[in-house]
Amino acid sequence: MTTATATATAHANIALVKYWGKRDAERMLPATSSLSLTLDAFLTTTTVTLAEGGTAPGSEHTATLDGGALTGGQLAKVQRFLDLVRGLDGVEPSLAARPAHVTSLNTVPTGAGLASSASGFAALAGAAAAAYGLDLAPRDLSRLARRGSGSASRSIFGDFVVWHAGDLADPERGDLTSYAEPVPAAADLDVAMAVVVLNAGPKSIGSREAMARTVATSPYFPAWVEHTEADVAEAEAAIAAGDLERLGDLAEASAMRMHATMLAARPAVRYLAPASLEVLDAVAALRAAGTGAWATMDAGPNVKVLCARADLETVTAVLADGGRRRVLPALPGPGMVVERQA
Ligand code: 2P0
Repeated sequence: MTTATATATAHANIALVKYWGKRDAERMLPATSSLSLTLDAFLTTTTVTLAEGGTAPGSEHTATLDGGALTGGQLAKVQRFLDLVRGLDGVEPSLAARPAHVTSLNTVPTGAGLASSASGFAALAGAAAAAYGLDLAPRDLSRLARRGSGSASRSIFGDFVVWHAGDLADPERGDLTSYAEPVPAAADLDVAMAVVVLNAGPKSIGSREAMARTVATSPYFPAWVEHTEADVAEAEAAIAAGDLERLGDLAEASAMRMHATMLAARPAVRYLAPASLEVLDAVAALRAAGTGAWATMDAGPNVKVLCARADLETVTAVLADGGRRRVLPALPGPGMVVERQA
């Protein structure tokens, strides 16, 4: 039997116009489009090897993350995804019969709380598709990664990326048309991001459940959906024009609106910690003093600060506040790379 092994490397991304809420949880279709920046600093490398003798009864997919075996819900999520891949059109029955072994390594600074399902499911999609013998175009890899985790659809590509909500009327067409692709940027748009790592204990609620609660109970959610398409279009225009100030202003507004939407859920979803608010104040103070810096936050207390590459050192130093905070500088990162082993 032939070995079927492939390795993929994908980088994390941070949304500048946020994804928050699904319209179809089964197909992983988002309520809105979103737009992100892929970062060089945080990445996942994943190898998928198909087992020999896969038709043996009881043989199933296994996975390790950073050397430890995955179990429970995490393993089940990976197994479901691998079953989706081997069930795709074009996978030869002899390969589809073989379960996969997944080895995944996250290169994230220890304890940073930034391990990302975006880079994780992007790398898994790339490695699994290649191991099962598929040769998918980037757009189809993005659609596949989306099924693992919405934000993973964006980590297939480098730099600025837009993930289209896709056809809203018909779920089948939605599945075909909800993918990510690169956003053309002005040559002189030279951005960077300072990631402020705050320790605020374990997450109170995972983003998947938090999104579902927001969609179901927040009276602000329809307004969030209504405004976000326009925000994506404006972000694309700002990126094309090389207008960092407009992009930063929009990114901070999108993040604050997303958190406002979830704060209005019942019970409220609150990721903003006291330490996060302090950083938001420090970012506002940087701006008031003439340095372009704009904050964004995701499903946790950490604050990511968009700035010009030329200001990254200053922004990092000011936010670190004499070593009181941990700040990781990051630059735009590349798209996914897949290597198939013979
Ligand atoms: C984003 N986040 O656009 C938003 C902003 C967090 C806040 O995508 O349920 O892990 O797997 O699709 O992608 C995090 O949620 O959620 C996320 P699923 P995902 O980056």
